[in-house]
Amino acid sequence: MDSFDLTIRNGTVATATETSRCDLGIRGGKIAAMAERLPAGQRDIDAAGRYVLPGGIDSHCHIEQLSGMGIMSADDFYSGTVSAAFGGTTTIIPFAAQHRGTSVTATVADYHERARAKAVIDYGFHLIIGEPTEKIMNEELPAAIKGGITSFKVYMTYPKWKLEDYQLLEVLNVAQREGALVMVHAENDDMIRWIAKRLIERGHGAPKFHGVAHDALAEAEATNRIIMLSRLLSVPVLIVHVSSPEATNTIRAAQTLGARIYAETCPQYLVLTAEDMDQPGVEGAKWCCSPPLRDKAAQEAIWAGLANGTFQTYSSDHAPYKFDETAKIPRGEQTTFKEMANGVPGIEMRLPILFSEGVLKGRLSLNQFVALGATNHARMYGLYPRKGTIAVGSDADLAIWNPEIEKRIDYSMMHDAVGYTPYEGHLYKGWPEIVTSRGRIVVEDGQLKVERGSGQFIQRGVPGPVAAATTVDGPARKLRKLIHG
Ligand code: DUC
Ligand code: ZN
Ligand code: ZN
Repeated sequence: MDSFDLTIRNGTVATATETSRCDLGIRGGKIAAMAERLPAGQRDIDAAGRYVLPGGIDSHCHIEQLSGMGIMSADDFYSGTVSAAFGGTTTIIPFAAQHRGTSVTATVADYHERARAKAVIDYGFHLIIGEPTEKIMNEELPAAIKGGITSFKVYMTYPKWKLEDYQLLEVLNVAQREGALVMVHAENDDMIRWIAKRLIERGHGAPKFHGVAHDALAEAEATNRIIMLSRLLSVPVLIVHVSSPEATNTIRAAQTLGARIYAETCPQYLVLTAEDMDQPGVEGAKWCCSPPLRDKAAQEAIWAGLANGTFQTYSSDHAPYKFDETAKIPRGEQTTFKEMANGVPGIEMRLPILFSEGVLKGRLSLNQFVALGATNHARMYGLYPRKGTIAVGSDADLAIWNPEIEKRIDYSMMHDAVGYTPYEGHLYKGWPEIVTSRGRIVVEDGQLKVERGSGQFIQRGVPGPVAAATTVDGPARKLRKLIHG
């Protein structure tokens, strides 16, 4: 037997379903053998006392992307992927954003160009659909899907991206026809605008009022509406960045009925609250994201949703905007919450937060951690079993975690280009020490070990189901027959 390029021995290996003491043999970038004892390879890592886990997959992050407000994110494909890797993530799926008046085909080509020479880990893209014209829906989207971009995000809010219900139905219908998954930003635009206008008129422009304008009922209403549209056509949707108990309960109820509703949440909703936005001056802009941070009761509801399977994926929603006039505070101290870029960074902190607060504090099992941080993303977004698990034949994308290391967060530890972290001063235990991508050691001894541009675009396949209710609604099935013959 040829020797292995790399062996990882004596570690505790966990997947989404199993945990065992197991050695891994890696050859040609793939996991070639798993056994209780393997001989040392050309390079041998002793993982005693460590967890050997699938590298994380972050299926919601904004990298080198223009926002709906036209603001460029601080991270490019180099800093964004380096930061992801240091946090134990080995695959990202950021967005290629189609803005109104531009073609999907040109957008996709552009994002390929941005990523190719910079990414250090593997990546795919989702499309943001800003304008579902007939040409886009019938020609350009199917072509993008054939090119391995098998999911797209739509917005129910933001003036530049908001789609009407009629348009959402069109998008769902195309997704069904072409075999793609629709991700939805669910907030009621009118409710937010109505509250925000009155707040601004009364001089309440400080960051903390962002949370008031984006009321949890606006999230719940849009969540309920997209669920009804999805059920009408019997097309699954994935509701991204869920933040509130109201939306969580709405999703849970639909799943219980048998609707194919998937949902995602993010680290900021687990460990930050609206109080973080309440800082002197405009400082609180660093904690403004949409949907916004809520309260302690909401945190508990989100944790419960992770534990009970309401959420299938846990992503960063890394939206890296600098705290300066380019993004968060365009008018300095005069900036109101309506003018600041929405989003918080978190691509590096995503998994360490879930490990520390979820696994080590007993809220989640190690297997749930793997499912929520890696495996379910791979299944839902057409990457499985190449990515997201540890199995013979899978890519050797791994993160070796030391559960004993404890770190107090200081921005100087981060590898992004944002300039601040909303988790400054927090204490988290359990960190990835070694990260591999296709058998290459990407991070070791706190150092980056690979060249820029060594990550690869991954052409994704058809999105698959994960453990969630999957029965087709009876009435919807009838409707599909009528409208499609
Ligand atoms: N939506 C996102 O998905 N990310 C950042 C901000 C937002 O509104
Ligand atoms: Zn969003
Ligand atoms: Zn986002």
